[in-house]
Amino acid sequence: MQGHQLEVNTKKRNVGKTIFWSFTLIAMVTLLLGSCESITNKEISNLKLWYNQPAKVSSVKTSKYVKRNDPEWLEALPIGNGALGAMVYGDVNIERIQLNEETMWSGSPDDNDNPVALEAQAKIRKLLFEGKYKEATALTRLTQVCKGVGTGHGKGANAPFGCYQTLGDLWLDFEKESTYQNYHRELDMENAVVRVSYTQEGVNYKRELFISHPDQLMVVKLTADKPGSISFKSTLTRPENFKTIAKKDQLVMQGTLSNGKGGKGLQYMTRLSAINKNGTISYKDSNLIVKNADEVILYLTASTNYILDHPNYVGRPYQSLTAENIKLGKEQSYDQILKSHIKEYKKYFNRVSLQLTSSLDTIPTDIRLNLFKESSVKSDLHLVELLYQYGRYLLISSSRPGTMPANLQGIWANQIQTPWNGDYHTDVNVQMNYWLAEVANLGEMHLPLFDLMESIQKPGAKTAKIHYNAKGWVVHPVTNVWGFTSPGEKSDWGMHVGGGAWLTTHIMEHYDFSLDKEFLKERFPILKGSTEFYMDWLIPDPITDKLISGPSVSPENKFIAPDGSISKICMAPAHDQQVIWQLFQNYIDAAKVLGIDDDFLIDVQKAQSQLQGPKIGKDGRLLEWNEEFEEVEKGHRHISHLFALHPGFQIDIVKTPKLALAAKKSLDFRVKNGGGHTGWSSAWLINQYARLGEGDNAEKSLNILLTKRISNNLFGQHPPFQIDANFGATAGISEMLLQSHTDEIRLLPALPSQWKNGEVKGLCARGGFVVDLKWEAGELVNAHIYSKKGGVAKVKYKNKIISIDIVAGDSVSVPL
Ligand code: FUC
Repeated sequence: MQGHQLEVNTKKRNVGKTIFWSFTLIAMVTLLLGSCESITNKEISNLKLWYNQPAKVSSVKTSKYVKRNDPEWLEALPIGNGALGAMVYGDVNIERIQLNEETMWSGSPDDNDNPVALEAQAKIRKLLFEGKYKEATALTRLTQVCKGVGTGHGKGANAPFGCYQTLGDLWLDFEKESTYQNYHRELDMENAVVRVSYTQEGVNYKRELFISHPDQLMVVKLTADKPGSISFKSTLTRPENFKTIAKKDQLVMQGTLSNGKGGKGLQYMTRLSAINKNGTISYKDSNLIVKNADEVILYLTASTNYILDHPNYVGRPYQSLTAENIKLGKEQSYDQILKSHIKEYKKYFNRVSLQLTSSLDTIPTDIRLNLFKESSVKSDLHLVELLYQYGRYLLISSSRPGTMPANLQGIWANQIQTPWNGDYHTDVNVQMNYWLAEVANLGEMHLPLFDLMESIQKPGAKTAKIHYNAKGWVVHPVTNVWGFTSPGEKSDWGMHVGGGAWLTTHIMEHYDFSLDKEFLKERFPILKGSTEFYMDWLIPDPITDKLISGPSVSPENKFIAPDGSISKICMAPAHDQQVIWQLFQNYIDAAKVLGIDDDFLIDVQKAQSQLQGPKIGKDGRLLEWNEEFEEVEKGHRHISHLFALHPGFQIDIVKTPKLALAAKKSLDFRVKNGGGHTGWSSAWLINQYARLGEGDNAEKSLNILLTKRISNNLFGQHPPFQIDANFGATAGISEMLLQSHTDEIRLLPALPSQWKNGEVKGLCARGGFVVDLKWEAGELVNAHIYSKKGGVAKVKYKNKIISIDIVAGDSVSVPL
């Protein structure tokens, strides 16, 4: 048990009310009779990804324009502080440290709103109501897309949309070719440090690397156990747009990215400096040269002139900032910087512990993963622990208060043309990145998402006006760092209009977990603006008079239309209905918290009650479209019509059992037909099955993810690498252990039968609660709830419900 939660619990363990559940005795007997191995206290240093060989620097060159990862990059290990990132190869003779800075975006602000869109909308709706899908689709394709090339079909590096790009590489060439022994490489998740060690020519070498948030530096320490053994030549490169020169005691790489319009875009700078013990260091041309040192410390920092501020987006003093980071870093000892890095990192990481097995980790991570992939009995509880904590590690390392949100690859990208531009997809991906934030006790890491929303309000308001003549703001399925809010360049995927509603659900989620009223007050206008948009966009169905949306799509699925055409464009897809219901509910809840009681609130309440709502088809499945259309791809990766089950809460197994059953049927059907085949898709299934209370199916989806969509460095694979699968998996595992999306806090709601014994500490529940759970032989034996702000926790375990009033700052042992 660790962190704040531990301290509070140990102090206040006995404060709880003595209310006993009738099944206590039965549980005790089961526990005593249970023959299962019980959990003992395992060393937390078990939380490492480790390998007996390096990621090889020389094997494959990074491809510039291919939507495929360099395989060796998927062996390298990620470190980061939210802004600065690196992938460490750990190769012996040449070390490659691939670098990232979160604002390395090509492109520039652009006007993409299409003035012909609005006029055609009424006509498209009419065609759809008349069943003329073919004509409606053709007209939508012509008129409802953005102006210009949009995302460049996901390859927008040289378009105004731009692309998130690599910062380049730091190379350390040891100019050796001899063999080596005793190789070990590890990512220590407990301390956010990568270590490499090996023996070469009779010398034991060590490298230690980390990226500090307090000091905004990557620090690399190289040591050897024989004096004068460290010699290397170092340089900084980038596939394009760079110049590296030695300037006094620094190596400086700088350049200007393309603005996507044939001109100059963002400017960046990377600075590298070193301190040596004995031997010599010189800075010459584009190299830093170390000769015969006992020890070397490298300090690297980088920045761009980007700021998330519409409409100009520039102004950060990146040259002086980077100069200052190096100066302050070099004034401190290595141990000082490391100590403050670890202290600051642990503050977040140690809040949650998960233990499913007591066995020590004696198998390298790649071998462990491959054994799991090949075995027919899918069970490796330590692998689950690793994947779980890796999601938390990656979020702390890629999203910090004041940084950009984690993009499709977090902050780790090694190409100039990153797949899908490494952007922010709002039709599931960027939201999935943050599903874990609250429940896995990393609420602060959620904050960058709200800054992004804030920044797209203005461009989104322009898009809302031009495309829909609507108030408020809108965003379609993709956005970038330049305020792109228009539909995509192809209406088939680009006419997802629910992005804003889905994004803003995170505002109430952050509030529900934190009960931070100031936050809600500050961000309420974003929620209101989104609500205003959908209030204007909805129209009455000419037959039923219910409120429906359209033209739009159910991301990105196709159906066979009544006129025989294959279409995506329709009116009232279930997804729109569900995200809008959720948004309106969030708006109503937020208004209540803030004491807002006006005519607009009444209008929203009325509109919510007039929504079409979920529909069930003849075969009992929840419908994806407003009519019972046959889907073209029955195992489609998106399960957008089940949004209401997860991450939404309109559908719940207890509150709306009929709809939950229909959702289950839809989910089972999708899975039976090959659904969940991308990383993020199988991660979503974990969450969905968890909400259905089906632990074994949730575990099955997790096993599919581990078997098919995880690379040796445990990066999630679409493929290519997409970080949403990592974040979605951690969220899903959390949902298996704790849920709070209704007024109940459900303990172990979807525990798989194979997870017999375990302990989780520090998970968060809505209402400002923090929960510790221990189970044995599949039965809960211990539960503690800490309350941040005071309040009643309605706790549910199996069929028993108990309400406990907890004083702010107290921790209560739940009487079982
Ligand atoms: C959505 C998904 C794709 C991919 C892309 C980045 O559009 O449909 O599978 O994940 O985002």
